[in-house]
Amino acid sequence: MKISVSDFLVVANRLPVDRFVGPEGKVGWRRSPGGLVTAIMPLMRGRDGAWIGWTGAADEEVEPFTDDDGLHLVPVSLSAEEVELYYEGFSNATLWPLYHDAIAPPEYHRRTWDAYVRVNRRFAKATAEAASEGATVWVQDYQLQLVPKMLREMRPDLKIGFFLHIPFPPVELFQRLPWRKEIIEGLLGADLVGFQLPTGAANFIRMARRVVDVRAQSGGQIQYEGRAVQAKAFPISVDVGELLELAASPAVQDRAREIRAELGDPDRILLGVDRLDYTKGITQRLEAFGELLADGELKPGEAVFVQIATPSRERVEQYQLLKDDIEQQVGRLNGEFSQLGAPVINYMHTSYDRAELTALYLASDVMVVTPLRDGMNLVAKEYVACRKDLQGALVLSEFAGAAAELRRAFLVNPYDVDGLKRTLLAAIRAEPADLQRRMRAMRRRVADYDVGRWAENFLTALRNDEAGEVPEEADLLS
Ligand code: GDG
Repeated sequence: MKISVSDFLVVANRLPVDRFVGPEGKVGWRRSPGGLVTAIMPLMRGRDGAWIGWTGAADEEVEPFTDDDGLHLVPVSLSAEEVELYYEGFSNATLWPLYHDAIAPPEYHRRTWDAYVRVNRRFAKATAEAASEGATVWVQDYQLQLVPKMLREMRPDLKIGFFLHIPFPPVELFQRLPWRKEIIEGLLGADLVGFQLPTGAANFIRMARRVVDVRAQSGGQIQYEGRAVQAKAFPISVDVGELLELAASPAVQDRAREIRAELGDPDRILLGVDRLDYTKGITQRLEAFGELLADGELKPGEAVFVQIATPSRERVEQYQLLKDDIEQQVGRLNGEFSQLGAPVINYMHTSYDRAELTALYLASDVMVVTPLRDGMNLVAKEYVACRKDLQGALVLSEFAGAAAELRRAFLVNPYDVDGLKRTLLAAIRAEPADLQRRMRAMRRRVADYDVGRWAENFLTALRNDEAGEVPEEADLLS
C-alpha cells in the first residue's frame, strides 16, 4: 500500500510511535511521549501531515499507516547491519562525541560512513515519494544531515528545513571529520538550518566558508549555488501546558509526598534525570556529592541523591564503560556513607512514565543538571516548568544550551569539582526567598517561549525565508 502524498513532512531517525502487543497478541502502535511530537502535532492538524522514520526494530518492513489522529507514518527500514553501522557507528560513535567537544574519542571508519550515506539516501527517497508538490519538509537532527541535499536533488520544488538538536562544534573540532565537506554540503541543501544557540549557527557558517564556495552575509544569510540559505538559532523548549497539568494533578502530588517519605524524609533531596550518557556529567556530580559527605559538609540523612539514568545506546562501547564506572562509583559511595536501609545515593537504571518523573521533580529540592556539553537540556526546563510552587533550586551547567536562557539557575562549571561542591552547597542552603526569586524569573522565560512557539517560529522563518524571532537571552553565551 502506498500512502497519499502530504504537504507537511517531518523526517527523523525514529517514528514518534512505539509498538505494543495488545491482549490477544494483536500488534498496535502507541504515540511515544516527547516534546518534539507534542510541539509538531498541532501544526500537523488541518494539514496532510506525514512523519518519516525508523520503527526502532531492525530487519522489519512495515507498510505506511495512519494513526488514530490522522497522522501518516512512513516507516524506513534498517537492517541489523545498518543499525550497527549507521546508527550505533557513524551517528553515535563518530558524530555524537565529535559534536560534544570530543568528550569521548570519536571513531572514524569508512564503513560506517558508507552506511550513513546509504541510509540518508533511503530517508530522502521515502520523503521525496511522500511529499506533494511544493510541500514543506522538516528534517531533524544529526543522524540525517545529508538528507537536505539529497532531497533537493530529487525534489527541487520542496521547502526544506533542518534542525540540529545537538551543538554544532567549533571549526577546530569539526575539521577533523574526514567527510566534513559532504556534511556541510548536505546541510546547505536546506533553505533554513536551525541550531539551539547562535554559537552553533556561527560555527556552521565559519565551517561552510572554509570548505565550500559560499558568501556569508549578515544575519545568518548564506549565498550558495545561487540560493539563499539561512542559519539561525531556535532554542528548543518543553510542553509547559502538559507539565503544569501533570504537576497539578492530585495523584502526582500525592506521589511526590510518598517519594519523600520513602526516602526517609531527608532535609534535602537532590535529583538527577538523564539518559545514561557521558555528555551528561553524571560521574562529576556524584564525585562532588561524595566529597561533600567525606568532608563532613553534608551528613548522611541530611541529603539524599536520587539519580535516574535511563538506558541508552547500550550496544555502543563507550556507554557500556560509562555504565560500569557509574555503578562502581555509586557502590563505593553507598558502601562508605550509607546507613542500614538508607542509601545516600538511590540509583535507578530504568525509565519512568511522565507522571512519575513529574512527581520526582516536585519531590526534589535541588535539581542537578551538570552536562559537560548539551545542545539544550530539556530536563532543566521541565523542572522549572513544573515548579509552580516556586520552590526548588536548579543547579545548571554553563555548558548546557539552557544556561543561555536560565541565567537565574545556580550556574556551574562541571569540570571544577570544588566549584561544583560550593554550588551544590549554595543551592542546598539557599534561603526560600532567594529560591522563589530565581524560580519566578526562570519560569517567566520558559512560559513565554515553550515548545509550541519554538516550532512555530522555525516554520514561520522557513515559510518566509527569513529569520524567526531569536530570543535575546540566547545571545548571551554566543
Ligand atoms: C537531545 C539533546 C536537547 C529522561 N528520562 C526519562 C524521560 N526522560 C526525558 C526527559 C527529557 C528527555 O528525556 C531528555 O531530553 P534532554 O534534552 O535532557 O536530553 P537528550 O536526550 O540528550 O536530547 C539535548 C534535546 O535533544 C532536544 O532538542 O535538549 O541537548 O542532547 O524530556 O524528561 N522521559 C520518560 N521517562 C524517563 O525515565 N518518560
